[in-house]
Amino acid sequence: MVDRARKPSALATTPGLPPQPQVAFSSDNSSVTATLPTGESVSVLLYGATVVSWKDKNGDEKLWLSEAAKLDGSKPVRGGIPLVFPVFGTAPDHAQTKSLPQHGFARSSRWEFLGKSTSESTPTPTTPAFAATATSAAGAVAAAAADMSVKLDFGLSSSSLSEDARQKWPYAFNAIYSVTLNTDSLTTNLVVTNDDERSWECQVLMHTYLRVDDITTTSITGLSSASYIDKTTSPISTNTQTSPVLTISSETDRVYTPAGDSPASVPITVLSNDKPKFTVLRDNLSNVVVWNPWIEKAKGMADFEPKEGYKNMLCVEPGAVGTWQVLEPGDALEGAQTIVLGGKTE
Ligand code: TA6
Repeated sequence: MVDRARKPSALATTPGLPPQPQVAFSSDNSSVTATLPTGESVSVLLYGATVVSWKDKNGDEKLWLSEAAKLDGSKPVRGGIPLVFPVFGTAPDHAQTKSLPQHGFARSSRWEFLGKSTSESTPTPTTPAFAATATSAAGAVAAAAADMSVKLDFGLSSSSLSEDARQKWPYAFNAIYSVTLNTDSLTTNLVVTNDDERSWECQVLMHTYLRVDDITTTSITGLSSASYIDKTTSPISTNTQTSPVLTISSETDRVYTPAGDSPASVPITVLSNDKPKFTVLRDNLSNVVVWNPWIEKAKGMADFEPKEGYKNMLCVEPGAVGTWQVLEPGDALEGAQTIVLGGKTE
């Protein structure tokens, strides 16, 4: 090769970009998976924008997904994080939503993938983290990679609804659902806007199926003194959570309104053998549904497998379902949950 006389000097070497999160579609384009450089991953089915998997850096699954869950769009997913909008449960006495299927159409509609964004809080040269690890360019790259996060955005609007859903709920709306994966947490954020000339009202909820080691050694804190509706009694009853710790030993289906939930919401912690496993933080979602079908209800659900699976799941579902959220034309409703691994709540 001819050595040119005035070849420019090599650019000063600077630490390369830290390894970037990877985002990939499944081969059939039905789902998208994001993976952090440190190994954590999240998978979202476009059907329902349903999070169907969230794994930590060791590949340990944090969500429960039925082995019989339909992932082909034929019915809402049994497990993961189905989205509930515009109605929680069914509302036969509610004119606007009485014709809708249980939990509304969000979890059974095909959402559009809108894109991804990544962020990192690169440790500055003065921070101990940087100093401790950035003893080399590789160290600086590793330090930055350790702080990475990736956000996946999904969209649904009235124009992308099925004809059937549109006929049953003829209001103009737009919904943006963001799923953000951090090294130690997962955040799901929903924004719905009223694009109609009429006001309409809705309920929203994130129907999270957490994976637990053993429901009989699992407990929940953060609900002390909260009022709750118990849907397992007949008639449905309103009660107050007197014990600071909730344990599950039978079918449990409760809509809690945690006490003292303003301005910040009370963290809900799920413990395994008294060791914090998940902390659920809520933003603008004033209710928490706690559900475990237990033996008989698990047997009664064809897509709930294995039938013993009730021992390894607990639904902790942040939502705004106690009352109807009224959206005037142009109004927006935003709500989010952050599930932190372990007991950290910062
Ligand atoms: O969130 C609890 C609940 O409303 C239960 O009453 C039970 O119906 C559960 O949701 C599952 O509902 P699904 O429509 O997914 O079978």
